[in-house]
Amino acid sequence: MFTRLILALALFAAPAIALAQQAVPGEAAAPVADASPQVFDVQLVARYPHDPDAFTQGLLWHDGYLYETTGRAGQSQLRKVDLATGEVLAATDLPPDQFGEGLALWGDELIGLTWLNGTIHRWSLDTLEPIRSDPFGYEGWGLATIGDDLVESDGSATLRFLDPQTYEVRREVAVTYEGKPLTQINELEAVDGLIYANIWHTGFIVAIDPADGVVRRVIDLRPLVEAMPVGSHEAVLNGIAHDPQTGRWFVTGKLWPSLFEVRFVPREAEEEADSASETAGR
Ligand SMILES: [Ca+2]
Repeated sequence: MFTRLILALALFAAPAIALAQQAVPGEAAAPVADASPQVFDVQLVARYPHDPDAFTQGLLWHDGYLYETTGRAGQSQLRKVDLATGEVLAATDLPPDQFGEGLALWGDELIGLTWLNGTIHRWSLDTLEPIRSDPFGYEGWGLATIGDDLVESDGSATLRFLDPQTYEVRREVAVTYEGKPLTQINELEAVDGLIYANIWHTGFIVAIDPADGVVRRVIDLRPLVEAMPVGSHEAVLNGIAHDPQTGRWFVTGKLWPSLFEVRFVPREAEEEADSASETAGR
């Protein structure tokens, strides 16, 4: 709730967020001068079917297919999905007591988290057959590959960078939004040196600088959220995939009947275009 509040405030009521920052006694002034993220809006490119029973936790694109992990005990799966039809082409069940979470690609293997089960799984990209499962000492939310690391979120403001073979923590970074810790970091996607992340129970994706944890971009996807039927309080925006070959972005949500191909458009550019056309009209 706090996250949703500060994002909404920051986007639409700058004086209010400034007041909120002053209201924390004894805390050093936040370095807001150059910390304000760039705001993007979402532009719809295409809409595809998505299994409305998929409690989407991890999403990635590789070589013509979507790969998706779903959550909820007894329903958690790794899936290979056809974009155009949303059809599940292949699936592997997680153990029935486990709650599936984020998904990453490493070479020809897929790696998947579990929420509170203390287990991390590896499967074959080709067959989705299990390769191995190992203990994992953290709550599992989001997972992505960045360079030679995996990056992992656990719902806190900390991102962990892991060795993709041993899962040893190589380093951690504290994520901040305008100088304040940003929690509820969920599904991840690393693109062009930034870590894009769903913020749980919000209509926003943020782009985090892996060097210092600072949020550089905020993307407002609330128009997509509003277009989805409200069937469950947990049917939230979650799932980001990027196709590096074509630059396409795909987003969806838990229990959403649609998956969207989208573009991210800087808000300032739109506003400038709007004001230019207004001026021209006068
Ligand atoms: Ca992803």
